[in-house]
Amino acid sequence: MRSWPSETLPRLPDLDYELTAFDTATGTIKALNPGSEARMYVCGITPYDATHIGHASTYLLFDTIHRFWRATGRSVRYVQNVTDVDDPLLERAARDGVDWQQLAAFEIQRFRDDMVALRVLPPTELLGAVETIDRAAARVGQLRDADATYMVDDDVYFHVESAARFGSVSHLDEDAMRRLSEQRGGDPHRPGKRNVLDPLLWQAPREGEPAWDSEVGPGRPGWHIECATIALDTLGPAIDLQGGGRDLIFPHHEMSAAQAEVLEGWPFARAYVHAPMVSFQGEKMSKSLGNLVFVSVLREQGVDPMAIRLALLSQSYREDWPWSEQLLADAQDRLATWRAALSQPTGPSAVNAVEQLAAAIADDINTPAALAVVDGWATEQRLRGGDDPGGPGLMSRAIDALLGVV
Ligand code: 5CA
Ligand code: ZN
Repeated sequence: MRSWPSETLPRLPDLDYELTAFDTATGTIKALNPGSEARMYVCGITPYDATHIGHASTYLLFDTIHRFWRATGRSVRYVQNVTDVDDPLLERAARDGVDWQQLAAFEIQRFRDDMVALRVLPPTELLGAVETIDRAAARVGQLRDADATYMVDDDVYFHVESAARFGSVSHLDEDAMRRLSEQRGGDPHRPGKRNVLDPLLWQAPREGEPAWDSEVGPGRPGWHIECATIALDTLGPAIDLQGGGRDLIFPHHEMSAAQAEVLEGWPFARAYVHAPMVSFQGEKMSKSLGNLVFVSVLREQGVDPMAIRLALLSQSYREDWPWSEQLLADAQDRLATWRAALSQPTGPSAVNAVEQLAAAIADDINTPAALAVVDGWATEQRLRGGDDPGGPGLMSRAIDALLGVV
């Protein structure tokens, strides 16, 4: 499906930094070290409601990585999926008496508009589950040929024990896996399964639900094989980065990695980077709880998307954090201060500040520290000014290229 429009990134002086980030699978901060073309897969939306601040925060984390790689001279092949057929989408469409495809199309467009407003660079490819059904079926067939599947009634399951490294992404114990599987779309209690954790690979047609003919019979793909298929088919094995929110570590990323291991070998990804969960009113912001702050609603209220962007970047990705009105108010003040400092004809030199800005991002994507560097430059401008005619321009280009703020 269509991605969204790209924009030209301003050129910066050469920046010689290697991006490090916390890798869930090894539990360490490590250099991501992609080649000259970085390959990144990030789990996309399930389009049954508008983009909330939590989603936006997740996509901004990967946008920061994307921008950093581009600014340090790499090209980035970035693929994102859209789960445009799945239980929650079908349930919402049924609840509201609307056509599920129309609901998905509407929400996907709203998502694109939000991403453009937030200046999130587009993925090279945005691929929906529906348009990749045949490819997913082919992958299910390939898993079946590898003896990694079995049937329960007419449904095809993936047997987790067929992947030698199953567990290596999340490192959870059996109990925790069982609990999370139950909460997040699994069916540990279904009779006939060989391992309670085994996920659905291909679901036979159900009354009133969409189904497609395929080489593995009629039905539709399960959630994990959707992402494993899209990532492997577009980016190949051993991608540089698999991303998504922390809520996807188990079962989603564990299962996708296990299926990919059987399909194309280990590792599926060289690093797993997970975004924190944004909470609101004391709980994780989630469509099922309804405690949502929508990007589109803030925009309609006239909030500058760049202030939303700064509010999200002001938080460390290493800890879950709560959204608040105060964060947005602080971001609006910061934006005004930056813009005032940048609009002067001369200012302090920005050469060192830009190096420090890049160093902060390279250091485990420390965006709060990166913002503090710009704050420092802006304070210097306000208190003492400066006579470098290139200062404000260089700072603007760096903020634009690395932080996506204009
Ligand atoms: N379509 C699947 C991924 S294949 C999915 O999880 N869709 S989603 O719409 O529920 O979430 C989209 C992205 O936002 C995912 O990466 C998810 O991990 C992330 N996300 C969901 N809720 C939050 C939250 N409260 N805070 C931060 N990120 C979140
Ligand atoms: Zn996914």
